[in-house]
Amino acid sequence: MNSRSSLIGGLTVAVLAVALIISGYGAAIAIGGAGGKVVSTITTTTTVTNSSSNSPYVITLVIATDSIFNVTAADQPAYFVLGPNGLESSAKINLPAHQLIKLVIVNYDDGNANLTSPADNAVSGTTDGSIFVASNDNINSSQGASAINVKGGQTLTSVSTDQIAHTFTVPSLNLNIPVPLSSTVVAYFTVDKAGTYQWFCETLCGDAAMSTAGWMTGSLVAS
Ligand SMILES: [Cu+2]
Repeated sequence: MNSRSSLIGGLTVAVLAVALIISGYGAAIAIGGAGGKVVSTITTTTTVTNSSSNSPYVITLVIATDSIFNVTAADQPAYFVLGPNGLESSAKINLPAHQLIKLVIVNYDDGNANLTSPADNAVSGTTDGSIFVASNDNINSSQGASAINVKGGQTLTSVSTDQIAHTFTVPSLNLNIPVPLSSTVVAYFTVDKAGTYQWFCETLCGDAAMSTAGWMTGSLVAS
């Protein structure tokens, strides 16, 4: 098990200190020196579990509605992979094959979108055929918790179509995860065969988003 934390703190004084602690390797490095004004502060903590048949491999995807990696269209929703240093492109999502995956989707989009096929409101391909909606009050919801009908703390096998913002769907794995508005979803699944698969969002959430790798589609590489 590897546990990796990074913390970058910025001060306006002439000291910049960066501490990188990789606890899984038992190593700690601290660098101090003169520096200029640091204009941003980034704090991320992720835990990635690998190489153990007993523990799930954890991956977190974030849905946000800003264009970061491809600015050919304005303000359409996109999936991102939460990496050790922040959000990364979802154009290629890497996972281990033959190992239980714990997929966490943090959705900051509070807009309902129609499904390309109504049947895509049903969960498929996950362990036990269900998803867990851990939370439905992510911070930038403009609707507020009282306007959202899918309550947190529920295990669901389907989501009402008027409460779906996006899906994470891999047709060739029969995997379909409907994602409610402004929610955090947890799903478990296993990719039994190594290979490259295409993932899609099956809601009509934007022509550019749906057709652009790294937004609402991309490849999933299981190895
Ligand atoms: Cu979508």
